[in-house]
Amino acid sequence: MLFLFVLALLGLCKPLLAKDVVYNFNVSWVTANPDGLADRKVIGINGAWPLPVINVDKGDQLIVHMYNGLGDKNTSIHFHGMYQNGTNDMDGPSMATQCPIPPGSSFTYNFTVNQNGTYWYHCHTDWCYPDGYRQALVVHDSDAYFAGEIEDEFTVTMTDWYHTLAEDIKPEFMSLYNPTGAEPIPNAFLFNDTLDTSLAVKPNKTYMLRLINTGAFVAQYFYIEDHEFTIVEIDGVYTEPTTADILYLGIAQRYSVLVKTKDTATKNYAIVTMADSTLLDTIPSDLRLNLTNWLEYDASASHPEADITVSVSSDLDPFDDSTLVPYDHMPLLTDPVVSINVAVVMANLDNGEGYAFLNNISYTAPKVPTLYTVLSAGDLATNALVYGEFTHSHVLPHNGVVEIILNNNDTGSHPFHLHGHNFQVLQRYPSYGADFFDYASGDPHNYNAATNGTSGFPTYPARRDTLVLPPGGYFVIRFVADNPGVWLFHCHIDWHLMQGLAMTMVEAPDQMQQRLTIPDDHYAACKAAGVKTEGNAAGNDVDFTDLTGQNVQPGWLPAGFTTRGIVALVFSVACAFLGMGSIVLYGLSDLKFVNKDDAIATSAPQEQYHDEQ
Ligand SMILES: *[C@@H]1O[C@H](CO)[C@@H](O)[C@H](O)[C@H]1NC(C)=O
Ligand SMILES: *[C@@H]1O[C@H](CO)[C@@H](O)[C@H](O)[C@H]1NC(C)=O
Ligand SMILES: *[C@@H]1O[C@H](CO)[C@@H](O)[C@H](O)[C@H]1NC(C)=O
Ligand SMILES: *[C@@H]1O[C@H](CO)[C@@H](O)[C@H](O)[C@H]1NC(C)=O
Ligand SMILES: *[C@@H]1O[C@H](CO)[C@@H](O)[C@H](O)[C@H]1NC(C)=O
Ligand SMILES: *[C@@H]1O[C@H](CO)[C@@H](O)[C@H](O)[C@H]1NC(C)=O
Ligand SMILES: *[C@@H]1O[C@H](CO)[C@@H](O)[C@H](O)[C@H]1NC(C)=O
Ligand SMILES: *[C@@H]1O[C@H](CO)[C@@H](O)[C@H](O)[C@H]1NC(C)=O
Ligand SMILES: *[C@@H]1O[C@H](CO)[C@@H](O)[C@H](O)[C@H]1NC(C)=O
Ligand SMILES: *[C@@H]1O[C@H](CO)[C@@H](O)[C@H](O)[C@H]1NC(C)=O
Ligand SMILES: *[C@@H]1O[C@H](CO)[C@@H](O)[C@H](O)[C@H]1NC(C)=O
Ligand SMILES: [Cu+2]
Repeated sequence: MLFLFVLALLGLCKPLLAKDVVYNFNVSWVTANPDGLADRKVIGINGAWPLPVINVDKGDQLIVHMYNGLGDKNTSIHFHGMYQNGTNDMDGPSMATQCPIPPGSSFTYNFTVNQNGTYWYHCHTDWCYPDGYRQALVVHDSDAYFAGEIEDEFTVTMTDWYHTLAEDIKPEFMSLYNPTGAEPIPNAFLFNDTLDTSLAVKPNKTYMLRLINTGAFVAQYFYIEDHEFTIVEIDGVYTEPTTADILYLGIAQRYSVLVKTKDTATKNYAIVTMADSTLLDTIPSDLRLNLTNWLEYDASASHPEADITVSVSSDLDPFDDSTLVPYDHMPLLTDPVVSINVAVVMANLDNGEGYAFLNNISYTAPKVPTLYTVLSAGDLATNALVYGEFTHSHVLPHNGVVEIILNNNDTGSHPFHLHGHNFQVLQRYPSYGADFFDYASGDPHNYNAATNGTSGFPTYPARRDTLVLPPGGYFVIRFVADNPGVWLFHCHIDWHLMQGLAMTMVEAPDQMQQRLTIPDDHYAACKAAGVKTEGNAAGNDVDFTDLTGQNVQPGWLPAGFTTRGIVALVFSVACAFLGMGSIVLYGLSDLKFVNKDDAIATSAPQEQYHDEQ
């Protein structure tokens, strides 16, 4: 009896057991060679890379003291998938919720983790996470419905890998000589930031694998030879246990799966990760697209290479995540008060470079972080105008149901991420499977509320924080604006974010003004970086409606100009310069990028689009 009473007390007191989990991150350059092909400079923490996995329990206070010891680079940390409920200032994206943290500055992230599951953290300033600044963040939950079944768990990241610093790739990618915007081809792929790994298992047990795509560009297929598994979590949302044998992980997506091991320990089985090669414009002959690692039953037995039967990755038929049912059975959100209808467009601006747009806007950072504009704009904070045209801001009413219809007028797929929330997946078209690439060429297929909205949405829609938008297709998502904050909605392919594939949700600005206080060290970072902390997007703190001087995207090309035209122009310019040594070599060597036959975009979107509130 007394024993039961103590147990009950322990149960009641549980929230009090929540603890502070403190990390000190001294961020500096180190050298690493995870693929065995090339040494390169990577961003390390406390002198080491791979970076430390952050482990917390549900309810903990996570405190990360970061010192930027890079010397030559600004930085910040985004804790991907953390709702930051009441702590929007801890979300991390530079110029959205904070200033870039310059070399020599310190900055403390401090927030409560009131959620469960598999997450990751990564740099969110300019384009710094492909240089190694990303790692898993795991929220352990001993109350998870599947916790009792698990013998042990493994956290495994998968990623694309470049031998060149992102800042050195940028001038070649964002270039007149790359008018089609062909993305940089990775030099390698990694499994948990290395190769040839074995996960040691015992027979007759159940293991949990937490899988995270921490890459910058390329989605990955995942399967284990001769093993099925059970999906129990996507992006921090527990799902009804669902059997699958192959997954597709877009950039930033997470899956937890339970694997029941065989009852005899006689051989080892290949764990296969395969890059989605449809995303690559060219496939160098020495690029290894598939990797074999092992579910290791017997360390002394052979570790066989995977026996891969398909000839192209697009022949694989991954599990359709939009069919998963959340374990909590949260019902379909109805009657959205805001419906945002935008299309992904890739096009060139008048500098000849390829940009990415939602409708006609390519995200361009403001002069004052959007959160600080919220806090300094008074009553005008509810007027999207003050955030500037090129942050593509939408002001959302507190607790309203918000719908986003995202059409894809591009021929590539895009993993879209919403900060501060997960969202319900009402519809995605085409779905994973044989039809997925149906609109990878030709005209896109936009959502039509009249014909598509009537065909039943799920009763308990899948929820996650990152969803892959199919080539030429669309998706429809909903969430409740119950988390006051400035939240980016963006493509998680870092090259596309560089091209401006983002927009801003300014959720309940009046609530933010009442509740948020920015810590001194956040303002100190701004001072050190030379960034204003008051004013509209143009830095005007006198007249918030005057956006004169705001940062703008480059100008539109004259009507009728096409990417094909720019390619022709580049060829003729390159020819005109023949004989001029290095300039010509530079231009010609980069022309290999232009063979993007599947994606000849037109110039400025000429048609009417609708961006409704
Ligand atoms: C960070 O690490 C560097 C060397 O990697 C060291 O010189 C520096 O003193 C450290 N700074 C802090 C604040 O720990
Ligand atoms: C850091 O950010 C500030 C403000 O945007 C900028 O002026 C500065 O050049 C950046 N520093 C580096 C090293 O990129
Ligand atoms: C973290 O935030 C909590 C809650 O606001 C506060 O009590 C605590 O002092 C903070 N800790 C640090 C190290 O900033
Ligand atoms: C976390 O898991 C517990 C059960 O372990 C569940 O009751 C709770 O709703 C979950 N929290 C979230 C935010 O999903
Ligand atoms: C993956 O790498 C992290 C960081 O190095 C490590 O903590 C973890 O144990 C590794 N996972 C496996 C399954 O080896
Ligand atoms: C696994 O369990 C089965 C019964 O469930 C048993 O027959 C078998 O011996 C076990 N195998 C091992 C290697 O323990
Ligand atoms: C898997 O990788 C090996 C080694 O690079 C290669 O020979 C093979 O063609 C690849 N298979 C597929 C289906 O990509
Ligand atoms: C996207 O494509 C559809 C169908 O071609 C077109 O009607 C619409 O205007 C396009 N949207 C944008 C923003 O270009
Ligand atoms: C985008 O379209 C809107 C509506 O037609 C227009 O007011 C705005 O000037 C356009 N923005 C750009 C950057 O072309
Ligand atoms: C959406 O409607 C179009 C017809 O306008 C139809 O071809 C398509 O299959 C519908 N998509 C879904 C998912 O119902
Ligand atoms: C944020 O917290 C409030 C309660 O303070 C809650 O109603 C809301 O659902 C939470 N939102 C998220 C996204 O966690
Ligand atoms: Cu993208």
